[in-house]
Amino acid sequence: MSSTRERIIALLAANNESYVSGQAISDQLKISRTAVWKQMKVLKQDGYLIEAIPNKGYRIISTPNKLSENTLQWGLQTKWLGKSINFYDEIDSTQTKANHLAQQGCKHGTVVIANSQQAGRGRMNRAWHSNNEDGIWMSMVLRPTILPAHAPQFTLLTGTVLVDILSEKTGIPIKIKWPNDLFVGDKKVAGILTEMQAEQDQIHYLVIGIGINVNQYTKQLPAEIRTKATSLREATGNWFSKIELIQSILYAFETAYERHQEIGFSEIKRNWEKRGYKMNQNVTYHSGNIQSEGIIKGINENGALLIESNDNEIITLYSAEIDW
Ligand code: BTX
Repeated sequence: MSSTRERIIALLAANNESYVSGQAISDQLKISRTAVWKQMKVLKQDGYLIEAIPNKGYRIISTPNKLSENTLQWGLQTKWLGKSINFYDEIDSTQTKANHLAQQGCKHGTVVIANSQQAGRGRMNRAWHSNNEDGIWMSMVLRPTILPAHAPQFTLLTGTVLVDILSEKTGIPIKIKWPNDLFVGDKKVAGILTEMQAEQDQIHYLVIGIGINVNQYTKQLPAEIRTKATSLREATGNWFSKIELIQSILYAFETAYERHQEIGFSEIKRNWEKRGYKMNQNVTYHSGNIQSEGIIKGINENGALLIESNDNEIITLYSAEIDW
């Protein structure tokens, strides 16, 4: 059963060419006129633009771009992912918060989203620049029943979901640079950070963090990453609704996650290999002190990168450095 708020929005949205009187809302939803008036006030605070004309009624002019738990929930089509959203205007890191919530036993599918992060982080505690409101900074808590060794499959799954959604919304080609970055051309537009708490044969929880540069311009980024990074806006010239993107990502992620639970990794592997950056191209890689060359062939079910060496041997790389 949807909330009064959702039913009011649905009613106004269905009649956005005309006006709906306060009395009609009150009758249909079986609430008092004062309750209608109070709900309108809250909707306006959340950034809905609502026109109110005496003797005519209310009309919705635009839905908000402002992120809030409410605006993110409304229109979200998922069954379990993001049914609990912890939204912060400002936070140190959604990843840190999601880890705390997971340790306290929060539900599978809990999502933490912030407008801006003061201490966003990438892998190996590298800084992730996100102290602005122009990007998507979010973390999801998941409790999958798979072996810890297979956890990297979720980084790869997330990569394929993001590439599909972002390519569809922007119309530009985007690739996944193994293991966790999204690239437009040779520039990073998004990153994925997967963390977990596990025992030998059981995952307690996974936290998947997603950072996407959406509406910023690269000149707003720190000098050290300006030439290596891009945003959806920089790459296309268009502004994007963060709410719409987040909702699409959560829905697509939930669908892909369920499919993975059902049929396993093979489909993700195939999808990933179609979207992999420099697939079937020659790269130089360093394993320990040894530098070699080979051709990127794909990934395996532990999330490792497969490279064909010069003497046609398939090498499995887990963390070797690659000269991209
Ligand atoms: P990574 O370790 O692969 O990439 C980090 C590197 O990316 C940095 O060292 C820097 O060179 C570059 N970089 C930093 N900020 C940006 C940026 N905004 N755009 C492009 N390049 C950048 C990638 O780690 C994983 C990032 C995950 C971020 C999410 S945001 C929500 C969640 N919370 C949190 O603290 N982290 C995750």
